Amino acid sequence: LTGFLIILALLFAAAAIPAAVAAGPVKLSYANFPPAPTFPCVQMERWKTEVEKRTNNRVSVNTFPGGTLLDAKNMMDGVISGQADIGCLCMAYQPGRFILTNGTSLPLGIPSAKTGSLILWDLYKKYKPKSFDKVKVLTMFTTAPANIMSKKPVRTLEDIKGMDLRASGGAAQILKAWGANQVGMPMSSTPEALQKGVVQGLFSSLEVMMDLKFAELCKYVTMTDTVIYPFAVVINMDAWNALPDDVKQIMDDLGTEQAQWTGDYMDKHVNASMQWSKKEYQVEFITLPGPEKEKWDSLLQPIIDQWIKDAVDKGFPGEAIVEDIKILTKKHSM
Ligand code: 3IO
Repeated sequence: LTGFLIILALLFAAAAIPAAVAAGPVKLSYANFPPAPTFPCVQMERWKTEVEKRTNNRVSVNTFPGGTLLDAKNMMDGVISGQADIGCLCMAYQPGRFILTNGTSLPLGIPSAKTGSLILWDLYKKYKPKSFDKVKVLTMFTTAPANIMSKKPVRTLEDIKGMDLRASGGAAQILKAWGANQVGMPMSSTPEALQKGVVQGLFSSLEVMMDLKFAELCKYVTMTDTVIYPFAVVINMDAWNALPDDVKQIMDDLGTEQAQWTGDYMDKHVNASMQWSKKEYQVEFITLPGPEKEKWDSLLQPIIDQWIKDAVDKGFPGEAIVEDIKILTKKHSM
């Protein structure tokens, strides 16, 4: 009997080893909508590198930039249904779906991407909005404040009146308040729209002047530093549940770090892009004089009031969320 048991044990061992080897690393696909050189994809590659390193390659992440697996509008639903395991989405493209987190895209004076990213991540963790119930959120981050990039100079409210400018979400509301003809589309559609003349410019963070070569077409930038765009990185619930506990822990530990890293990268990259645009394409950076800037700013308070009203109508504590964002801005600006 002992001999039989030993043989049985050996058989099991022999069967178990190849099975473990054949299983190899856990493979995860990661979808992103804009082209590879842009910041959402740069942070994706950084996350992949860190996860593979910290799990000793027990996890392998296969990245798909440029909308090759999921495009901007399908990102959330594509991850929920498992077309991709992980996806990076811009919440501003669906303001009605991500109401709470889009509170960060109100004109509340968030000063940088690093501050914005930490505010957004804290806000998410405090409220855990239902819009993310069907996925696990890995991290969140924001752009640097948006400015106007245009083919013709914008120096006054008269100049922007009726100009076809592209933006999404909270930023789009701001363009409307300033009198522009706001055109909504994701960043991934913007190069073609600028090229074809469908729009005369855009309202977003300035690193795209370099990363998407918008400086070639937009020779003017009007500094408004008004509002950020919020992003989320989410993983399919079944894919998450199938991960070993220690891998889950590694990914959880990366959440805040990745938010901060991405904000930091974005802020530095905006500076590099501004220098590059001046040097390579003689882009003019326009600062609005004090009294003019006051006129622009005075048009924005109704947007905050309206958002609070809409949020309350949909069952969110609108006033408290705006208050939280203000408090978190102070906390993370230090
Ligand atoms: C953005 C989105 C994709 C790639 C680079 C980007 N820089 C700023 C944004 C923000 C955004 O989503 C947008 O549409 O302006």
